[in-house]
Amino acid sequence: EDGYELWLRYHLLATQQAAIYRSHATQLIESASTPTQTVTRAELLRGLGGLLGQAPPSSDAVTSNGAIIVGTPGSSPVIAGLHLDTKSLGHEGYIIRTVEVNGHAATAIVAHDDIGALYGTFHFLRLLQTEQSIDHLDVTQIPHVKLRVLNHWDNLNGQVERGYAGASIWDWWKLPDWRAPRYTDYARANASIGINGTVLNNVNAGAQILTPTYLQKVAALADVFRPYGIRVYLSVRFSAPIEIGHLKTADPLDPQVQRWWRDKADEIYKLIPDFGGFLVKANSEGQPGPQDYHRTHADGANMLADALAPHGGVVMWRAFVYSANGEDRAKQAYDEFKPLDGHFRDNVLIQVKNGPIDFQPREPFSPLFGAMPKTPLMMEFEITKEYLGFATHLVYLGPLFQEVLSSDTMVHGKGSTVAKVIDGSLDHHTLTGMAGVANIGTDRNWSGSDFNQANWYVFGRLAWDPTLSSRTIAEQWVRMTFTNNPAFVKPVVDMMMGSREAAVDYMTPLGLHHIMGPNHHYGPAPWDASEARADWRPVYYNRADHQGIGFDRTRTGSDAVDQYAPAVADEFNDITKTPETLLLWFHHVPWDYRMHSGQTLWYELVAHYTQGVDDVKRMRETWSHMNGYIDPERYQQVATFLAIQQKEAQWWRDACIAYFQSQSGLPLPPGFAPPQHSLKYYQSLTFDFVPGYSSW
Ligand code: BDP
Repeated sequence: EDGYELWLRYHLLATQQAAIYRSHATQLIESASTPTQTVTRAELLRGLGGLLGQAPPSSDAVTSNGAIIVGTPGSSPVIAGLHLDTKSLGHEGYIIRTVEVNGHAATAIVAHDDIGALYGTFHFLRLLQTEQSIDHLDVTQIPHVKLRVLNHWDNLNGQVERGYAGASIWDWWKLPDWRAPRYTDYARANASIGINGTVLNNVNAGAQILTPTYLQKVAALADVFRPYGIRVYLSVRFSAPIEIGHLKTADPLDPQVQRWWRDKADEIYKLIPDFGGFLVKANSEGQPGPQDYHRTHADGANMLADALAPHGGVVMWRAFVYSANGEDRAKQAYDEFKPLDGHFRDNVLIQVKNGPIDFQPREPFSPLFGAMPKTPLMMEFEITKEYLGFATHLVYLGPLFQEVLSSDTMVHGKGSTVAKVIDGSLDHHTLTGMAGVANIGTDRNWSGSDFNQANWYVFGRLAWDPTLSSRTIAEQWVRMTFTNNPAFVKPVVDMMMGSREAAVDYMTPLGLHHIMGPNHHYGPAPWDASEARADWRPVYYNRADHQGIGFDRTRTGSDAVDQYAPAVADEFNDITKTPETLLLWFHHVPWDYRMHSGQTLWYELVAHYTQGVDDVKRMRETWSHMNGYIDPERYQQVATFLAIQQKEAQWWRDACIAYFQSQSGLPLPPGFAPPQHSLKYYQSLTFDFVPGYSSW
C-alpha cells in the first residue's frame, strides 16, 4: 500500500457485505460505444470486480433481480423505457434509483449525458466502498458549481511552485508521444469527485506553453482527459505577444495584439476543440499585465475573452493583486476590482483567493465576495499546504473551506453566504467556478502524504456541492482510503476535524497571519523584516511592540473593515464583537486586554500556542491506537509524519512565544513551559533547501 490508488482502492469487501451487494449486482446493462461510456464501463468492472470479487456479466436486457443499468436514454432502450426526467439533470447531473424492470428489481444510474452517468457510477461505487445500503436508492445529484478546476502551479522544467509531493506529473519532455498511465489515473481520480477542469501550468507563467510544440503536448493531455469530462486550461503570460509573437507591445487595446491572441485562440481550438480557456495572473508580484500600458484589468481580461468567445472559452482572471503603495495589502484587491464590476465580458470570471491576504491558516473571507454582483466570482482555495505545514503536517482543510463557504457576507441580508456567491445563486449567475491549487506531484501517493489526499478529495466534493459537511466528506474519504472499521473511522475523523484548528493554534492563533519564514514559507519568523517590501515582512502583519500586537484595520486604522457589508463591518470594527479567532487580524490589542475567558491577551496567546502543540500530541496518541487496523506502510508513514509535525509545532510555538515575549516584555504566565531555545537560536536558523520554492 503506497497510497497510489487514492480513494479508489476497490479492495475486496468483508464477506457478508460483499454477499449482500452481489445480489444487487447480478448483471450489467450498459453500452460502451463512446469514449466516456467505455471508461464508465471499465470503472464499473474494476470497481465491482475489486469490491465484490467478481464483476457481473453484461446483458442486453433485465432478466433477473439485481441488474445494474447505466447510461442515458439515448444510449440504452432499457433506460429510455424508465421514462425518468433526465433533461432537468443538465449536462453533468445524474439519478441513482432502485427501479423495477420486467418485474425485476434493478439499480439504475441514469443521466442526460454520458458524463453524468460516469459521475453516477463513481457515486454508486462510493456507496459500496463506504458500505451503505443500496436497497432503496433515490439519489439525484446536479453540481452546484459549473467550473470545478484544479490549478497546477507546475513549471515546464518539472518543478512545482509550492509543491510538496515531488515533481510535476506532466512529463513535457516525453509528451505528446508518451501518455503516461498516470494521466489516466489522474483523470479517474478527478472525475470521481466531479472535477471537470485542470489548468496545467503555473500562474507565474512562461510564454513557451503557447508555442506550437507545447500546444501539441497539451492536446495530448486533453485527449487523455476528455472521456473523463475534464477540460484543459492554460495559464498565460500577458506579455506572450512580445515574447513569442515578436510584437513590440502587449497593450490590450492594440489591434495587432488583439489579432495575435485571436489567432492563438484559433490555433489552440484547432488542436483542442473543447479547450477550457485561460487563467491569468497579471500585474501581480512582478507579472506583466494591462497596467503596464495604463489599461485596466478589465481591458486585459476582455481582450482575451474576445479571443476565446467564438470558441466557447472563458477567462479566469485572478484578483490576487497588491503593490507596495503604502496601502494595507488586505484592501488592495477590493480597491482595484470593485470599481470594475460590470465592465467584464460575459465569459470572464474573477478568481478570488478565499481571504484578503494569502491562504493563511485562518483569514476572514475576502470582502470581494458579494461586492461585485455583476461579475461571476470564482473561489480560489489552496489545496497544497504552503502555509499549513507542507506535506508532513496532518491538516485536513475541509473545515477551512467550509468556514469560508458558510461565512455570511450579509450583502443581501442574512444568509448571503460566500457559497451563494460562488454557486451563483446570490446574484443569478450561471457561469460559476471554484479553483483549488493542486497538491499533486510525482510522489507515489500523489499528494506528499496520505492525509493530503483528503484535501484534494474534499476540494472536489465541495466544488460539486459547497453545502456538504466537511465531516461527512472526511468520513467517506477515511472509509474509502483506509477501512470501514468504526474503531478506526470515528477517532480518525475526529482527529482530522480538529487538525486545522490545531495548526491555527500552533502557527497563527487569534487572527495572526503572515508570520512564516520569508520566501520559502517554512517555519516561524514573526521577527522577520528582511524583505525588500514592507508588505512582505512578518513584522508588518503582526506589529508586535511593547504595547500590544495585531493589525488595526478598524475605521481608525486602515479601515479595511468598511470593505465588508455594513453589518459585517460594524462587527469587525468593534473589538468586543469581533470573533476572537480574528481579533489580531482587525485590531491592535494591548497585551493586558481582557479576553472572553477573563484572562489577558498575552495569557491567551501563550495558551493557544500551547494548545496547538498539545493537540498534535493528542493526534499522535490517537494514531498510535490505529496500528493494526490498516497496512503497516501507511500506518508507519503517518506516525512518522505526526512526529515531524509535533517537532515543528513545538518549534512554531516556542519561536513565536520567544519573539512576542521579547516585545511584550511580560513574564510567561504560570504553568506554561518556557521556549526550549533562545530567541536568537530561532532567528539564526537557515535552510539550504526548502521544497516548493522556485528560486533555489
Ligand atoms: C503566494 C505564493 C506564490 C504564488 C502566489 C500566487 O507564495 O508562490 O505565486 O501566492 O498566488 O501565496 O500568485
